[in-house]
Amino acid sequence: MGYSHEELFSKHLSQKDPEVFQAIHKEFNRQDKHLEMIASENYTSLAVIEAMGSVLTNKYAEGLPGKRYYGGCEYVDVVENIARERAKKLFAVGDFVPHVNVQSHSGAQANQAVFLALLNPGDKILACSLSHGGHLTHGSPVNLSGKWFKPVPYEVSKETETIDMNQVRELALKERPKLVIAGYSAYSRVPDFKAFREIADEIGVPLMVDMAHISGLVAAGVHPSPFPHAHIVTSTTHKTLRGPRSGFIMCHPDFAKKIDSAVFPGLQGGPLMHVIAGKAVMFQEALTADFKEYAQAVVENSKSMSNLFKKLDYRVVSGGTDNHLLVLDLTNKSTTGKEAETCLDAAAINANRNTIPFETQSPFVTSGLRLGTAAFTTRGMGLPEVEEIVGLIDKALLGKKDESVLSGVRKEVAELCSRFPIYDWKAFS
Ligand code: DSN
Repeated sequence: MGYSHEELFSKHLSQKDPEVFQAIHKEFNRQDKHLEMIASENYTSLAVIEAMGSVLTNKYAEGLPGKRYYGGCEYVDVVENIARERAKKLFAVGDFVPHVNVQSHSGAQANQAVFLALLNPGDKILACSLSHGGHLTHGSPVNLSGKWFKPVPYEVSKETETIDMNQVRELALKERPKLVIAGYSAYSRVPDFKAFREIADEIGVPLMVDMAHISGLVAAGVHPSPFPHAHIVTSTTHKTLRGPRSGFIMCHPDFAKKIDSAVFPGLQGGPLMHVIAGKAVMFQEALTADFKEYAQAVVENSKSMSNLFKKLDYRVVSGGTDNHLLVLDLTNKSTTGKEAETCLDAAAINANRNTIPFETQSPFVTSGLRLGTAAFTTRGMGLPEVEEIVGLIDKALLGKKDESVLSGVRKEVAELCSRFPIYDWKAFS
């Protein structure tokens, strides 16, 4: 007989703090029974979860391996060195091996560390507008990046809905930003990293790529690498990379010192060594043939999902996808992103509303819906299930005001999820 979630995780917590335990257990059940289509989410392995739940959380280790400001760091040094070496192996391109810093607590803090290393307050940064697929931390006025620096936003072209490289170059030459950023949270096409580097070189500034969404695809070789074009690459570790919730930074060796000292002591104090252990485990998993197969399936599922939606007369922004996500424009379906998100939620399908390029609705309402394949592909769902999922989403959106339709879809989702449990508890028996 296999263990259950309760048996594995309840020994101490359920006795000492039943309130917190119950909430965690309910969240596990929610994850198990819902179809996760938020493009930035995934299910990490139990090995990663074990590493994160370890005694490494007790240890202060400010500094870098071999150069710490605390005693007793001999074993956490081993862990951090393993993480750095595995990341180097994973993201080396030909002879180019990046310098790696695995201490950023998150993608947002990885980006802040780069800004701290390279910019002064008031400097201009050239990055994609949030409503065209960019990210909050690349100069949005509500974020530190937009308050302390001057954003110069570029957009996608109206015709193709892909990044307008002519506009990127024109803005670079006119505005002379101190940093060029290629990085996206709702962009389904492959950015032209080489062209970005040429533009950065033309104005003599560094190119930063934030590959948070696509890093697992890059690791598996199913998406072009930003290296060696980018001077600096930031990423989260929990999206397509399928690791713990965290971040890391890689760079050309000549930026190493600046980046390392921006992370610590510039921005952070003690690194989260238990999370760095989780990152080490994840990097090892990402080096395997199984992970390559997984990443290939993520993209196949995404392309198939896009084609099936188009057959049902949905407009897919940019006409399709090359990665793990797509954005639907719901304008011709007489619904909004907000309404779609709410009705899918009622049907146990989790996705998020998203602005589309040249959006006419408010960012709170939006015309778009962002859908991702990374999480359900981890459960083992493939092309037949994608067909089922597209049918269920269409049914829910068409019946959005009919409780009986939504509860019917919810039942079908529960049945689908029960065929693909998140964790194989039997592996622990
Ligand atoms: N908020 C994340 C996303 O959903 O894309 C990115 O940080």
